[in-house]
Amino acid sequence: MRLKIEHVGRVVRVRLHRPEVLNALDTELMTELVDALTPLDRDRDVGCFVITGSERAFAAGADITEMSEKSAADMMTEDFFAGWEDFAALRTPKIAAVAGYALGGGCELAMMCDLIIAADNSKFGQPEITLGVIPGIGGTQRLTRLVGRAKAMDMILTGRLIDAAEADRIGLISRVVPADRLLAEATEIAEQIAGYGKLAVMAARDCVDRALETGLGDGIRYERRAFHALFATDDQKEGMRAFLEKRPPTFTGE
Ligand code: CO8
Repeated sequence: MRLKIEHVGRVVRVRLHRPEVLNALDTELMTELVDALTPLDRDRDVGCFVITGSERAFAAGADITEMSEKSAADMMTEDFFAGWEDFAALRTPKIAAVAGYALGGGCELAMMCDLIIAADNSKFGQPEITLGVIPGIGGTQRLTRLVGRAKAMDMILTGRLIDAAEADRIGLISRVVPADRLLAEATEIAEQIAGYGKLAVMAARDCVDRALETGLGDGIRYERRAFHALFATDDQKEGMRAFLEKRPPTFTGE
């Protein structure tokens, strides 16, 4: 097994576990991850995923050993790494808790998550250019949308690594925390999100991501439809009644 999975209440924590290669992401790991999370994504009792690695590496990229001798025909016919989009498409919120290296596919995996909580020792980069290739799991697209063209070009054309402070400054990550608090802080945030109504949470993250894909008018109409639809849920009634009755809400995911 390349993963360690742990349930903490409504939160599911997934630890990538290939320490001998700094959690290099091979096809087997990708398949295990998608197979494990797909049924949990549909489970009302699961409110948030936390994806983490080791203290030394979140993931040091796609597995170079697996890729190195493949031909272009192999890559095309296998549609190599297309399965990562199944991970990106999971609707339950995903928090990447990153310590150490998040490079290449590791940085791309973090960017597929909804929040990136980074330890103060973390390093992010897209060093594929140093291997004679380019990012291939969405890096040229997601990084550019997240941090803008100037910083994306800098990272992708030079391959330089940036530290947590710079990643925070350019908007790549959500929060920086002390390394020894990483998992605790990420889990607390996950528990907070998992405590809200799952239908509203799924709608919220879907609408935010829609902003990366559509024009403003379409995005606003999309958001309004999602907002209107939430008035069919018990959680909307409960949330608003609880506010008016000055008590904490109890969300059921209905
Ligand atoms: N793949 C396979 N093995 C790796 C990888 C990797 N990405 N990264 C590290 N390892 C292995 C090393 O080979 C080494 O193995 P061994 O002990 O057998 O020699 C072990 O992990 C430990 O690594 P190091 O000895 O290198 O550790 P250091 O602390 O000296 O260095 C670094 C750490 C800086 C992270 C270094 O390992 C490194 O530069 N790694 C590669 C980073 C990289 O280039 N990542 C990008 C990979 S390519 C990618 O992600 C593109 C995706 C495109 C997919 C396209 C699909 C269509």
